[in-house]
Amino acid sequence: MEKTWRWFGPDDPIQLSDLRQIGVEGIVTALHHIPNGEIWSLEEINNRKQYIENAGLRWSVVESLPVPESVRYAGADRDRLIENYKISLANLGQLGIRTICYNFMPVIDWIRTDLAKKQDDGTYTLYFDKVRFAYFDMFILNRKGAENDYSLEIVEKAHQLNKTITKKEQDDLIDSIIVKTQGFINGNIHEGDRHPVAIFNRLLEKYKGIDKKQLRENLKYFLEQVIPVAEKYDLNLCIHPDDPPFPVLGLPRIVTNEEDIRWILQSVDNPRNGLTFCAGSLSAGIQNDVVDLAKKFASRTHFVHLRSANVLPNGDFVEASHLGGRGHLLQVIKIFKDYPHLPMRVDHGPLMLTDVDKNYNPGYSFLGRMKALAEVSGMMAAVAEL
Ligand code: DNO
Repeated sequence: MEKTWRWFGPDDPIQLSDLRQIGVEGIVTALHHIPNGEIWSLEEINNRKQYIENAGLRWSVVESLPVPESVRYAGADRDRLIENYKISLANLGQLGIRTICYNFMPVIDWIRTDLAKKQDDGTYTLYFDKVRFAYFDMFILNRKGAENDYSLEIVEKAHQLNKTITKKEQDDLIDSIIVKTQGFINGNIHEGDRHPVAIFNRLLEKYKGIDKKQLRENLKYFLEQVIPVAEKYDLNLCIHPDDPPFPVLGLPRIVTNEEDIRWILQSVDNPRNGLTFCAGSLSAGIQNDVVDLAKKFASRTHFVHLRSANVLPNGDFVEASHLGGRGHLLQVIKIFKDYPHLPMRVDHGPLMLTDVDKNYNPGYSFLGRMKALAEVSGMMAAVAEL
């Protein structure tokens, strides 16, 4: 696998020159300044490509070329937006950037309730607390029928929490779930939006009546149009699993387990239609055996995210060390070792040592990810000897 690193562009506090020093070979990035749905021009792509190459690196993967919301819910302008997407793909292909990651999660990309949960060793990690999430759904969004989506025990605990939660804790929860985790990834909500909950509720409305089957159809409709472009320009498209891999906020999710992945790959059965094998997202679903999934889908995997999670008995999940947890990364690396050009990045790392006051994007610390990359590099070197 090729060792890549997610970098957020020239404003990223981590410089490309730092990355050369720690063994990074390729860059994963996006044109984050271009609003969702607009065309990535040849000029914009080329400028960024040159910037990366001037630092002695290569632009290996686009993460992400965002699929506009209305393509997911099949809004009136979806055909125009898909046309734009196709032009962006063709432009990327013409400039030789061949691996394109995207996701198909309605309204909200990845979700955590706590972005800095202190661990016993003094580091901080990302955490998903089921009760706090239910509280957010039931008492902050006030979503109709939300109570029916959680167990009685969780609902009861959310009611208890409602009696004690402070205004600051409520604001932090909104900030974690829909502002900070979404803001830096071309999400629907941006830092500084004054009414994030109202924006969010308006988006949820768009999915009234869209169930899993319909969302799958909308993905298929999209794939049928973009995969021929991928073929023409020698591109590999790779869908990212849902994080977490279960339905949330009454929204369907369609990349959560083996059956979902198989459905997607068969819906347009073309090698260009592939998977981002995110061991971290998949490991947060108790239904998933990550190593088994890697074995089954390695040949259609175009991009690998190495990360691991632990699911706790109460249903919470916590991001684990790259050497532990349900991701079993050593075994996953063993499976992917036969794909020398497959781009891989270490996904999220803990906040540790001087990371803490640097204001990095959640999950994208420097020292934490550097440690993870060293661990992964060690595992890769050991596995290569087997
Ligand atoms: C978060 C990421 C996701 C991912 C997108 C891919 O850290 O794993 O935001 O980049 O879902 O489209």
